[in-house]
Amino acid sequence: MTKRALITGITGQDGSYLAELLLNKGYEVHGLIRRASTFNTARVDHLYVDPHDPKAKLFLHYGDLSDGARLVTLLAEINPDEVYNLAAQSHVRVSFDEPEHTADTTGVGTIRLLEAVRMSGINTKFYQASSSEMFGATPPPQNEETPFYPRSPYGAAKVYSYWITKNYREAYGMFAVNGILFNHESPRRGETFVTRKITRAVAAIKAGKQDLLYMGNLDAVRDWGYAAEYVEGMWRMLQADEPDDFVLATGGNYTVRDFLQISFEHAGLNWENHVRFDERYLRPTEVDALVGDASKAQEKLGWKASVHTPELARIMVDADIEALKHAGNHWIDTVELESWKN
Ligand code: NDP
Ligand code: GDR
Repeated sequence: MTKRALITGITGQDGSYLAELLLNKGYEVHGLIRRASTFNTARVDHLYVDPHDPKAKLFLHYGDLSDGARLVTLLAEINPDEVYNLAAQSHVRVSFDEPEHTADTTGVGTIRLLEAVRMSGINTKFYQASSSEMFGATPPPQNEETPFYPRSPYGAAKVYSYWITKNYREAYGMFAVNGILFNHESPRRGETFVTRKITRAVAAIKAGKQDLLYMGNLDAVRDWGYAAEYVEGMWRMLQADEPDDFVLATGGNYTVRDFLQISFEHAGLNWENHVRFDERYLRPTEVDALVGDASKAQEKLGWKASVHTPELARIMVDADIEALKHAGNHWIDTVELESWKN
C-alpha cells in the first residue's frame, strides 16, 4: 500500500529534500504551503507533476500553522501515515524582531497541528523539527540528556514544541518524536543564514560583482552538516519500533571564522580582505557553541553524517558560483539582500 505523508514547511530547505526522499521511496507526498503574492515554491518546483496526471504523487495545499481549523480539515482529508512538522519562523536573529509571531508559529503552531491530529481522529506518526538551539547556553557536547537553556524567542518556542510533542506521546500514546537537529545546510539554505550568506558572497566577490561582506559574531561555534543527509534521519525516526527523541549532528566543531576561511580559500580568495563587522548581525543573547553527539542515532537508527563542515562549505561555494553564472541580472548581492531582509 502506498504510504502518505504530510509535510508542513515543504517549501523550505528541509521540506524540499524530505519531499524528494519520500517520493523516491514511493510515498504520496502532501505539502502545506502558504498563500503569498509571489510564487514561493521554487525549492519544490522540480518535483511538480500536473495533479491531473495519474502519475502525480506530490500535492500542495494552502494552509498555515496559525489556522487550526484548516489543519483539522486537511488532516481528515489527507489521512496521512506520517506527518512531518517542519514549518516554523526559523531565523534566530529575526525571532528577536518578531518574538510574538515566532512564538505563534514555531511554538503554538505545533500544538495546533497535534490537536488537529487528535481531533481529526486519524492514526499517524508525527515528527517534530526540534533544534539544537534549545540547548542554547548549555556547553557542548550536547546530546538527548543535555538540559535546555534557550537564548532566543526562537529557542524558547522550540522548547515548548519539544515538550508538547513529548506530552502528546505520553498522554495519548501517539507515535510522536522529536528530531533534535544541529545546523544543517545546503545549496538550498535560506540566503540570510550564515553559511549561505558567506557562500553567496564568495561567488559574487569572485565574479567581481561585490567587494565587501558584513558579518556579526565570528567566534560562534557550530556543527554544520548537510541537509540532504539529515532528512534521511528524520524518516528513520518514524520507522523505528518505538517513538523516541534523537540528536542528529556531525560532531564537528567550527567557528564562523573557520567557515569563512574555508569558503573564501576554496575560491582562491582571502576572507580578511573582504569581511567587515556590522553590529546589526549580533544577537541580544548569543549561543556560543553547539556541537552535537549523535551516537544514539548511530546506534539505534544506523544514521551517521558523512559530509563534514569543510566539504559542505565547498559544495555550497561551488553551487553558488554555478548559480551566479545563470542568474544574470536577477542576482541580488549579499549586502543588498541583508539590508532589506535582516
Ligand atoms: P526554512 O526556513 O527553510 O523553512 C521553513 C518553512 O516553514 C517554509 O516552508 C515556510 O514557508 C514554512 N512556514 C513558516 N511559517 C509558516 C506558517 N505560519 N505556516 C505554515 N508554514 C510556515 O527552514 P529549514 O528547512 O531550514 O528548517 C526546517 C525546520 O527545522 C524548521 O522548523 C526549523 O526551525 C527546524 N530546524 C532547522 C535546522 C537547520 O539547521 N536548518 C536545525 C534544527 C531545526 P515559506 O516558504 O512560505 O516561508
Ligand atoms: P543559527 O544559524 O542561529 O545557528 O540557527 P545562523 O546561520 O543564522 O547563525 C549561526 C551563527 O553565525 C553567527 N553570525 C551570523 N549569522 C547570520 N545569520 N548572519 C550574520 O551575518 C552572522 N554573523 C555571525 C550567528 O550569530 C550565529 O552564532 C540555525 C537555524 O536554521 C535554526 O532554525 C536552527 O534551529 C539552528 O540553526 C540549529
